[in-house]
Amino acid sequence: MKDLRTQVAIVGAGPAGLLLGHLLRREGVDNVIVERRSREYVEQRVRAGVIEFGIANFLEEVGAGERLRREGLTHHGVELRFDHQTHRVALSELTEGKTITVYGQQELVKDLIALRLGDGGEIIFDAEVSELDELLGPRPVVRGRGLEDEFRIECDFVAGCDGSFGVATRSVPATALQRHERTYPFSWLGILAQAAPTTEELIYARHDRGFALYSMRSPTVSRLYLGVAPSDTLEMWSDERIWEELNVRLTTEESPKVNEGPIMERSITAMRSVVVEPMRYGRLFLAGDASHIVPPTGAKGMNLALGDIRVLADAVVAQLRSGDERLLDDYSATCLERVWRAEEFSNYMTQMLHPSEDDFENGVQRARLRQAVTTREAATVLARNYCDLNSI
Ligand code: RFL
Ligand code: PHB
Repeated sequence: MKDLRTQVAIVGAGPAGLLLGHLLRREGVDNVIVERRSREYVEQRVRAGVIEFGIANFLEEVGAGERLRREGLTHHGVELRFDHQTHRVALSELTEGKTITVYGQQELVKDLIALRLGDGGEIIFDAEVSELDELLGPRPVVRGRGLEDEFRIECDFVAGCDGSFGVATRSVPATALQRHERTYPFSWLGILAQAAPTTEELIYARHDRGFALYSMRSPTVSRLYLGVAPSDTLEMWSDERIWEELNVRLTTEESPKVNEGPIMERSITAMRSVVVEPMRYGRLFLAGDASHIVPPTGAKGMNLALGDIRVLADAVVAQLRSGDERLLDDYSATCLERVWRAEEFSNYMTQMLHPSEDDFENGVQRARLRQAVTTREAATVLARNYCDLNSI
């Protein structure tokens, strides 16, 4: 049995857990990160791609944004396509110069891991946390099993950064948490393809046959998504069918066909909205997907996770430095204000872009889209939420 002591035990080495570890180390707060998967696995896990303006600046300020600035793609607008027409939402013009950065989540994860290991820090990979104890007392305990040994970590605080349905939320008595949830009647089939992007900006398309999204990772790699039925499996989607459907949903009369190439990665993700509140139970603090899920249509999941950590790191440092509990006491309310705004925006984007079986709903969706591209007020709200919701 390995017996460890630290100030903050962090469960999970996703973007949330890794950024928290980095910020605490910068402030001299001792912490241990435990991750159930291997380093290779977390570094290859393909997920989010859009980083908000304020979050990208924050990462740079805290020394974690160097490669993001060098290799990330800066975008000044996005396209909305519906009824066979293309409309551009001029993000920068509508937000006094703000932009988004397209940079793969796994690249940020690699950067944060390299930063920690590069200056002598450690991450315990291949080690699964199975139990959190004494969360209401002064010294919580985290237990689990690594490749060789069981471990026990005694700490001042536990950060539950272990993603959705993880051990952190499961360790809180059901009566102490409220769970708000919505599932949508579609999933996303995502692919990563060795193909030069056909377009410079992201395209969100609503087609009668379903949703499609064109995104990218680099000048040679495209990332594309199709809205599919929740019961669909990868076996039902041959490469040929995927490209054909992307072409139907994304191409308009004026725009070229989608560039095709070998598909390097593919997955199907169900679309859900979840909020668990409060984001605290005694000395356990929940952050990121552990306490909220958004459907990916608004590109908010990772940004929200990093936004939580910005608040949590300051609060933990204040408590450990001077015993000041106020920021910790406010943590949940401060984050939930922003989380619910992101839930609203993600729900708005999702419902507007995925055609329904209900004819009336389809009329409403089209009216919303027309409003978003023809009135400056609606376009401005969309642009502000898309570019920088975490800083509003
Ligand atoms: P993560 O990334 O899930 O990390 C949690 C980590 O905890 C580990 N873990 C444990 N470790 C030890 N013991 C246990 N018992 C453990 N249980 C779990 C896991 O192995 C994992 O390494 O959560 P985090 O850090 O909160 O980060 C959240 C983001 O990953 C997520 O919100 C985004 O990926 C969502 N998302 C998007 N977000 C954006 O901001 N912009 C986007 O463009 C965007 N696109 C997306 C997305 C998510 C997608 N999928 C696949 C769900 C596109 C897709 C398709
Ligand atoms: C991505 O590039 O993976 C991406 C972009 C925008 C989204 C979701 C995912 O809304």
